[in-house]
Amino acid sequence: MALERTFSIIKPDATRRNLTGKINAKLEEAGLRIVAQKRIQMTRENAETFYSVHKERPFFGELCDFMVSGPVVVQVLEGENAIMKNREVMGATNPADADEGTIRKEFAESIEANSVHGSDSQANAAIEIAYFFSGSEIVG
Ligand code: IDP
Repeated sequence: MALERTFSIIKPDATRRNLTGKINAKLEEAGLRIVAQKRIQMTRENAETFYSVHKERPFFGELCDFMVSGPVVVQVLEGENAIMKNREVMGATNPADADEGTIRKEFAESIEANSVHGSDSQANAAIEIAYFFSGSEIVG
C-alpha cells in the first residue's frame, strides 16, 4: 500500500464549537498523521476557488458564506491509503447518512455544516495541498 497525503479542513461549525482536538483525535485514531496544520480565516476568494467545482450548484453561495463564517483549520494528513481512510473516518456528506463512529455522524450539524472536508482523489489532494501549504510547512 502506498503512503499518501490528503488535504483536510476542520470547518467553521466545528471550530466554533471548539471541536478541533476531538476531530484530530479521530483522525489520529484512524492511523492518519497530521503532518501540517494551521488555523486560518478563509477569504471569499479562497472559498470560491476551493469549491469552484460546485459553482453551478444551488448551494454554492451559501456554502461559500459558511466557509468564511469563522476560522477553519487546514491540514495535511499522511498515512497508508490516506485519501480513502480519511473519507471513511469523515463519513457521508449528509450526517443523516453517516455511519456510527464517523466524524460527521458524531459532530456534523447539517449537510452543509458537516464539520470536515477531505480530498476525494490523489489529483485533488495534490491541488488542494499546494493551494494552502508551501513545501516547507509540511513535515512528515
Ligand atoms: P464532500 O465534502 O463529502 O466531498 P461534496 O459533494 O464534494 O461532499 O460537497 C462539498 C460540500 O458542499 C459538502 O461537504 C457540504 O459542506 C456542501 N454541500 C454538499 N451538498 C450540499 C447540499 O445539498 N446543500 C448544502 N450544502 C451542501
